[in-house]
Formats: sequence, C-alpha cells, structure tokens
Amino acid sequence: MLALRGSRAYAKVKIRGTPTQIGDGSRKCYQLINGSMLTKALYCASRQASTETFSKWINQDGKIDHASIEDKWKKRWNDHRLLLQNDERKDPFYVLAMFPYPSGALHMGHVRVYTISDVVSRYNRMLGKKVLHPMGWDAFGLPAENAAIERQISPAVWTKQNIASMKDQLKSMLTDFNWEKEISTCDTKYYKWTQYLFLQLYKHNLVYQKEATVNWDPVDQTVLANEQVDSNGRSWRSGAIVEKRKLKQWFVKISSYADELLEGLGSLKEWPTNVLQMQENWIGKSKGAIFHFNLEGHQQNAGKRLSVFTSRPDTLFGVSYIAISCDHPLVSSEHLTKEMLDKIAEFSNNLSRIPTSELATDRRGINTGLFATHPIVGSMKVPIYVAAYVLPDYGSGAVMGVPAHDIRDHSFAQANNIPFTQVIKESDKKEGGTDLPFTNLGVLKNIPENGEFSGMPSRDAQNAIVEKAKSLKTGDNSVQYRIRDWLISRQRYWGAPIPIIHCKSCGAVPVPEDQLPVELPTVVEIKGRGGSPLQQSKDWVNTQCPKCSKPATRDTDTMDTFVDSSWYFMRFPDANNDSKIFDPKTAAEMLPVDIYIGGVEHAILHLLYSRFISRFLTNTEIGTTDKKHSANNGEPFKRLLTQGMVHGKTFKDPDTGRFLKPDEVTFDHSGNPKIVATGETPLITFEKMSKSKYNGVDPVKTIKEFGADTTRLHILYRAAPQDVLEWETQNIVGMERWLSRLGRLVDATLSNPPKSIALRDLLENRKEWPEKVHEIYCMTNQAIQKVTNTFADTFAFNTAIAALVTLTNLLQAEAQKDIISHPIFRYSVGCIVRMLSPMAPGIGEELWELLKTGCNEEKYPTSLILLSHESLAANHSIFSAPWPKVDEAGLISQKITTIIQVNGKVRGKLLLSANADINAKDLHEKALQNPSAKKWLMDDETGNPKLVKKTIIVKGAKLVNFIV
Ligand code: ANZ
Ligand code: ZN
Repeated sequence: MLALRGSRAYAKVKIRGTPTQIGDGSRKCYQLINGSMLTKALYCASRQASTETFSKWINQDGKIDHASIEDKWKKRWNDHRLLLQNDERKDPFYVLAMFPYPSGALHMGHVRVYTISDVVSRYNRMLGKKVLHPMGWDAFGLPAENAAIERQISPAVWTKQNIASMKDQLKSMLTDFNWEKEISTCDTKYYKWTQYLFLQLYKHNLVYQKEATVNWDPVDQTVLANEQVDSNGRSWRSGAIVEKRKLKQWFVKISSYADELLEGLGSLKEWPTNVLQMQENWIGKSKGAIFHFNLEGHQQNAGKRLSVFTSRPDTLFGVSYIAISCDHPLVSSEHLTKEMLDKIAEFSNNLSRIPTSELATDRRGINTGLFATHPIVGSMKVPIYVAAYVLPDYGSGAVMGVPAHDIRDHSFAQANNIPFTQVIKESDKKEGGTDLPFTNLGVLKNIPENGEFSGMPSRDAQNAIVEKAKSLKTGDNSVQYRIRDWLISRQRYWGAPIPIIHCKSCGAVPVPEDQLPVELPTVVEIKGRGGSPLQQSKDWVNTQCPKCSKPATRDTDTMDTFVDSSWYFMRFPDANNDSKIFDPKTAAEMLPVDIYIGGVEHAILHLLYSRFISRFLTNTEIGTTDKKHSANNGEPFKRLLTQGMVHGKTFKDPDTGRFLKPDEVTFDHSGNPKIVATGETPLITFEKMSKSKYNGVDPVKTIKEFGADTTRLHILYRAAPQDVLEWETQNIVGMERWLSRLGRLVDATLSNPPKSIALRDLLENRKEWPEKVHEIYCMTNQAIQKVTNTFADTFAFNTAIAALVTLTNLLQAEAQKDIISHPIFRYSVGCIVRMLSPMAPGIGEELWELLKTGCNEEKYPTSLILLSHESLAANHSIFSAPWPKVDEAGLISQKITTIIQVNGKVRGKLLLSANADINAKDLHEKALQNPSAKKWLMDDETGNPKLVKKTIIVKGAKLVNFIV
C-alpha cells in the first residue's frame, strides 16, 4: 500500500465505473481505479512545477538529457513502488519473456526481447489489469563451471556477480519487472522444488534409469556435453578424440505424453505456425505396421524373429533386404562369427565419428550373411545388412528395404548391388515405365510377387496386407513416435543434484521430501577432469539409506538445465512460497501465461519440456482446483511471440572476404565507409552479431549515449518483432528527433492553454469545431485504433510508432493560435503521450507530468487531456492513467481529400464533405473554384473554362482527372 503522506488536505471522492464526468476542480478528486488506491504524493510534487517545460531537457545541439529524465523517473517508480500497486486488481495478465542465462552482460537480443515484453506489460497495466511481468535467472549450467576451471572462482560467486550486473543493466533499460518475484534456478530455495518435481515424476513412474551413450574424453577422464566436442570429434579442452561410452543415465518418460502433446498443439491458435510445425515434427507420430521376419540361415536360429516398422505396408512384396543398426540385438555372438562382429564393431566406431545428421544419407553397409523369411511369402528369403542409415532407437531399429519405392533404400541397394523389383505403379492405366524410386502411393502391379493383392490401390492393400499378416501372426498395425525420452542427467557440478540415494540392498531410493533440498557441496575442486566433481566429494557422497539406514551413496549426477526452466513460469506467481512448489490457487489464477516472448531457438525443446511439465503438474498439483488452467488443457503458454535476431552491420574486405575491425574502416564526410589501408569500399552486410565478425553493438553503451527511451523506440521501430532487425546505430537519431519535436509540441500546448470548457459540451457541439480540429480528432482516433490493435494483438510496434509520428507531424503543422488552444488539440497531444509511454516510459512520464500539471491550473481541467467519456483521475503516474479509447463517431473523417488532376497531372486538392453525393458536374465546378487547379482548367485566351472531354472519378471521389 502506498503512503498518503502530505495528501491529507484533499478530500477523497470515490468514483466507480465509466463514463464519469468530472467538471472543474478536478484536483480535488480521487478515484479508485480497478480497486487500486491512487495517491497524491507525486501529483503534489509536480504541481509546483507548473512553469516547467520539456525544452529545459534539450541542450543546445538538440540532444535530450535522457540520463536525468530517466534517473528522475527510476527514482520515483522505485520510491513509490508505482508499478506494484496492482495487487488488488482483478483482471490478471501474465506476460513473460524467456529468462536469461546470467552471462554477465546484456546483448542486443536481450534488449530486444525485454523491450517487447515491457511494452506489453506497461500497456496492460494502463488497461487496469493485474499484470505479472517477472524476471529471473536460468543460472545453472556449464559456463559457470568453465569459469571455475579457468579462473578458480566458485560457480556460485561468479553467477551471483553476473546476476547483480545484469540486473542493473535490465533496470537501465527502464523495465518494469516485478523484482519482488525474482527467482534464480541455482538458489536452494528454487532447486529444492526442482528436486521435488523430480520426485513427483519418479512417483508417477515417469523417470527411470537406462544405459545411454555419452561423449567420453579419454585424457581428462570426463563426460563431455555435445557442445564441448568440436566438429572434428575432439575434446574442446584436451584435444583428444572423443569416445562413445555407455553410462547409466536418468531419463524422463516424455514419450508417454507424446499423443497428448501432439493433440494439444491443436488448441494453440495463437502460436506461430512454424513453431507448431516444428513441435509436430519433433514428436513425429507415424502410423504404419510392424512385420516380423523369421530369421534363417543358421540352423540354430530357426524360430527367431526380426521385427521391422514400416509406414508403407503396401510395399511388403518389394522387400529385397533387411537393414539393422550396429547395436541391434542380432549383432551378437549367438548369430555372428567373431570376424563379422569385429568388422561391425569397427564400422560402428567409424560411424560414431560422423554427425547423426549425416548418417541418414550414408550408403555404407555390411552384409551379415544372415537371411530372413518374408512374413507372408514363406519361400521368399532376403539378406540382412548392417547399415549406417538405420537409427538404433526408432521403430525397432530395423528397416525392410524396398529400393523401388524409397529413396534411401534405393541408394543403399545401388551402392551394395542388391537387386530389386518394382511392385507399385502410378495408376491402373500406366504399367511400369516410372522413374525409380517411385515413392508415391499408387496401385499394386499385376505381378506374381503381389499375389492376391495385385491391382489393389495402395490404401486398400495396406489394410488387406496387415490383416493377412495378423492372421498369420506375423504382423500388426503400429504407431511410432520419433520423440525420445528426455535424458536429464549430467555428470556436472553446477546443477541441481538428482535426489536419489543408491543403497546396496534397497537399490535406488528417492530422498524423502522433508530432506530436500539436497544441497550442492561447496567444498569441491572443479578441475574438469577425473570424473564428475560430486563423485570426488566423499563427505557429500557417503550417506545413509533412507530406507534401511545402512551406508549408502548419493547419486552424483545433476539435472539438465532444461529441467530448471521447464517449470519456472509456474513458480513466478508464487515465487516466495517456502512450503510448497507453489500454491495451486495462486498459480492457477495467473496461468496460463498470456503471452510468452522469446527466441525461436527454443521452438522445440524448451517449449516441449515446459508443455510436458505443465501438463504433468496440472494433473498432479493444480489438478481440480483450477478451472481456468485445466480449461487450457494444462497448456502453459496461450500465445507465443518469437522475436527475430538482431544483426550487426558487418564490413568485409571485398577481395579477401576478411572481416574488418572497426579501426580498419573510416567514413568520409557523407558517411560512406572506406578501408583505411587500401581506400577501397568495403562490402557491407548485416549478420548475426559475433566477436569474430567485429559487428557487435554493446547495448549498455548505446543506452548511455542515446537513452533507454530512444534505444527502445529504435528497436521497436526498425523492424516488426518477428523479423530480423538490422542494427545501425546512426539511424537512432530519427527517434531522438521525434521525441524532441514531441517535447516542443507539449511545450507549445502548455503556453497556449485552452479555455475552460465542459467536455460534454465540447463533444456535443462537435459540428461547430473548425475543420482542422475535425481532422485532428479523426486522425487521433485512427491512431488510437491502430496503436491499440498493435499492443493488444499484432505487436507490429513499427507501424504503431509510424502512426504516432504522423499524428505528431499533423499537430505540428496545425499548431496555429486558434487550433492549438482548442481542447481537442491538447487531448490529441495527451493521446500521443499516453500511447508513447509503454514504449518510452521515461519521456512518457515526463511529458505526462508536464501536461497534467499545466492542466491542473484553475483555468482548465485535467479532463482536457483525457477523453471525456473516460473516467478522470489525478494519477501520479502515466501508467495508472487510462488508455485512450476510440470514439467511433470520431473515426469517420468529416472531409475527404480529393486530388484534382488535369490530363493526368496533379494540379490541386479539394476538401469535400464526406457524405455528400458528388457528381462530375459538381466536381468540375468545385475544381474551377480551386485557385491552383483553376489555371489549368481555364483557357488563357478566351478566359472561359476549357472543354472537358472526359472526367474520370476514382472510387470514393479520392481523385478526379479532367481530360481537357
Ligand atoms: C519400408 C518402406 C517402403 C518405407 C517405402 C518407406 C517407404 P516415418 O514415416 O518417418 O515413420 N524406418 C523404420 N525404422 C527405421 C529406423 N530405425 N531407421 C531408419 N529408418 C527407419 O518413417 C518410417 C519409415 O522409415 C519406414 O517405412 C522405414 O522404411 C523407415 F516405400 O519401410 B519404410
Ligand atoms: Zn537401503
């Protein structure tokens, strides 16, 4: 609650609902807007400043003193906790930007995403909503550990320092984050609940252990993350060739939610379609059949089965080989000779060095010498190969090779000289003659191989063939998913320890919930070699079994940081809860997140894990208490906005393509770049900012130089949020100039105060307004409509800014004596300021204070800067001022502008009444009265009008062309 100090002298008037008309003397009025008490504290301070102008902030060379304005408002927001006053508001709105990894320095990408979320947040605060715009830190992960290795600084200290400096930087951007809800995933208060989440998953049989392959550095004796293995397959630190090793790992069974996660995508109407597509592909549901081939060749193998998954059962009679992966169960001494096994092992070793993405097109294979019997035609035998392109963990890790109808099978058969037959043709009419492989559905060819299924269309044949196999017990329908279970264990120090204790007699025992958190030991030496750091911390490892109390050891793995971030958005609404992961009601009130903003690089994993955990916790924690959240199916993010990258201006040597450092390029007086050494013009491109390209721009420096308001506006103006933003620092002056012009316009309105007018009369008598005022009012309403639509729906802030600049230009052009002192002029200026403020909050507040103070003179009411049919409030902050509303009646321009052309050339303009019926004759008469058009329509010699041969009127009389 805000202090009411110094404001007791004023009477409080409680006014509910809109519209509310308040006459003069508004300074005595108080109001409850959406239940939140507004104070006079700042208002009183500002009243004394009624002779202030904005120009005092503009120095001689036209630059605005941003630093002082920003300091003033940061202080006021802080002192009066202005943005937190929405606790009692009803209508919740949750805007979330993906929380950053605390690397220590903000980059332009951060500034972009947090500017966008801040605008959405501030706009919704102005709508009177209970806004949650939280911030936190995705603070576990490798970089802290690397810093520890390189600089002997503890990961906790390093991370804490980084958080402190990044927090300052975020504040310098004028963001309105709810810092009282700040969380950090490396804080025990947070990871206690990450561990709790693990235990809940464990309880619901959604975590398990299994052997999995990891990258092993044989020199440092440690497991490496994928990003620590370079493109040559070497360790980033030791340089050793990385080996694959099998290690027992923890997995989360996300695959059991595959169908639910896929179906849920259908309800996400406000997500970008490309993200939905990526999620769908990742889950990769595939319908088809499983066929069982009998193993032959070696006597003792009779009766063994080899299963394959196929999406094309109709091609079953075109099978010419079976391909299995290197680690298929068939690859064992039971079936193969030692020589063969060695050969396959070597092959497998070679394959482990090439990226998985390249395996799909690899044509290499080994003929095992084994054969398999066809599931329907018992006499048909096909060879079994080990092949590079078979994924060990998809389907059954085995493929029925149909070279005539599948691209990969086709190239494999060609590379390995395997004969094959075409069994599907395009249509009934066409017999053969198609280019192979023919991969479409078609009709089964009339050949003996296809037997009773000959002539059937593919679809029918698929069903019939599966039915046949079912009856023979050699096959069945099957659905496969590409999505794999989520490997969450890391052999790292800086993460949440997995809350499991291993006991010789009881096995893996979960740590009892009341013993959480399992804290990271602080005394460990992080060397990056010799196994996981936790393993070496013997005091920590050795413990008691919670079940039998015998000596036991702690699990020494920590959790993947994706686990930390899979539930943080559910913690924010109740971030300080010590007794629960979150209070179900509190969480349910705010969830789902109304809009989630972040980079498209998180389109798959982070969003999928979050959707999964949200569904899981909705089922278990929020459960039935929550109507709103379950109505959203447990989907955590209602709307998703993926912001584009910020690209930096990059200079390259045109001859060598080498990236040029800033000091290798100079600029001539007109700003054209030259290479210092050669005098040549460099190549200019815009590329992803990176150190190696010398094209990075430091946001902190930019904010210092141009101010946060201007920087924010520039970011929003240069590109729509989803698009790439090509950063050019010099262009920032465009927004700077606009702000100065707007400031001067405010000053001008302050020195030309309107007379006191009852607002109701003002709108009722709109017919009597001068024409210019109509135009201003109409453009203002159009701008409100456009900007509101942007903030609520399209987020195309660039077009919103363009509309505000255009309106500023109009007002500047019409700022003559009688117009500028018209109440509507001031109203219009006030609208610009209000609509500007979510984007440029510092300047917005400053201009609003000036307008408001000026208006609180006895002579004219504050209401003149608001729209009369909105409630009036003597607010202290523009962010408690109401958002301007569109006046539908004001949207329609009273006048339309008609361009006059004579023989196709523009010769003048007419302002016509919009609703009048205008015909060609009238237009001609009017045009003759128009001084500039007149001389082109009159005959100089006769002094009579020229003969009009033809009049072309463009629809709506926007243009008339007289052919004379
Ligand atoms: C025979 C066939 C004939 C296939 C044909 C396709 C076309 P989707 O649709 O992505 O699910 N396949 C099965 N298991 C595999 C594995 N472990 N590694 C690599 N490929 C595998 O893909 C299913 C198809 O991928 C299956 O259908 C199988 O090839 C292959 F004209 O079987 B098909
Ligand atoms: Zn035990």
